[in-house]
Amino acid sequence: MMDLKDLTEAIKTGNRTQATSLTQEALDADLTPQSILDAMVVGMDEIGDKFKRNEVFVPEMLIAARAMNESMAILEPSLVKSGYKPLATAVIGTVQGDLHDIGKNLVSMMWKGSALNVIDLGTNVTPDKFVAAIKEHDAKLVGLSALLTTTMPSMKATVEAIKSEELSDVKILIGGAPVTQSFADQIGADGYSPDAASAVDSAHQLLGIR
Ligand code: B1M
Repeated sequence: MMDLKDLTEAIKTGNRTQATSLTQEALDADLTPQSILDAMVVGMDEIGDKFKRNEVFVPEMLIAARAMNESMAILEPSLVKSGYKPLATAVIGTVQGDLHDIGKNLVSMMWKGSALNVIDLGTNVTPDKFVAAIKEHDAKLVGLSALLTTTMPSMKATVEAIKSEELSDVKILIGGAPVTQSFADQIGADGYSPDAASAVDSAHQLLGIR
């Protein structure tokens, strides 16, 4: 019987050739899509923990996330057929006026790797667009990213727009280099994460899962 530990390791080390072929091999061996996904998620958890301990850095996280995403593309049809439902839907974007997306993409990929359905709105996203996407996708979590001090007010405006629509069951998580926990408290966001790995923990905590 195939050992899924090799798949976990391939995801963790960002070896996408091996990760995708092991995913296919596991499907061909009739392993359940859920068990294959679980093995991948462990790989992402492990690289995330290393990142938090400063044992690896952004490039290692990016290649692991890329291996995860490519393997997910192979697994997804079988997962859907098996009746798998993501833990929740999250909307993410970089706020209006801000074009930086590397950190946001990392959070988006890590969220996908932790069994969330992620709707990525891209950069320069207006408050109205966030609100519309939350409603359209019935999202339970929204992630706002900002890299410029000058776009922090857009984050505040987005939080206000979401709150004014009384979308009370959606949690708001913010992050980005100039952002802090005290800014999150000030604008009424539900959480702040300093990096992509913690953004996974925060998301799960806010959603009350895991
Ligand atoms: Co710009 N830029 N930039 N830039 N840029 C910074 C941010 C800056 C600090 C550079 C500097 O002056 N030292 C500075 C901001 C100063 C400030 O506001 N205090 C700056 C500036 C001024 C500008 C322009 C205004 C420059 C100009 O045109 N005069 C301009 C603005 C354009 C705009 O947005 N409207 C601009 C443009 C650009 C590029 C387009 C050239 C490019 C962006 C390319 C892209 O993103 N596709 C760029 C880049 C690359 C940078 C730097 C060099 C790197 C940013 C980055 O990607 N870091 C940056 C300087 C620096 O940081 N050394 C700089 C890596 C990334 C992984 O980290 O995004 O912080 P980061 O994400 C982290 C965490 O913050 C967190 O997780 C990630 C890691 O795990 N995180 C979240 C992020 N989002 C999160 C969301 C969460 C949770 C965690 O929950 C939802």
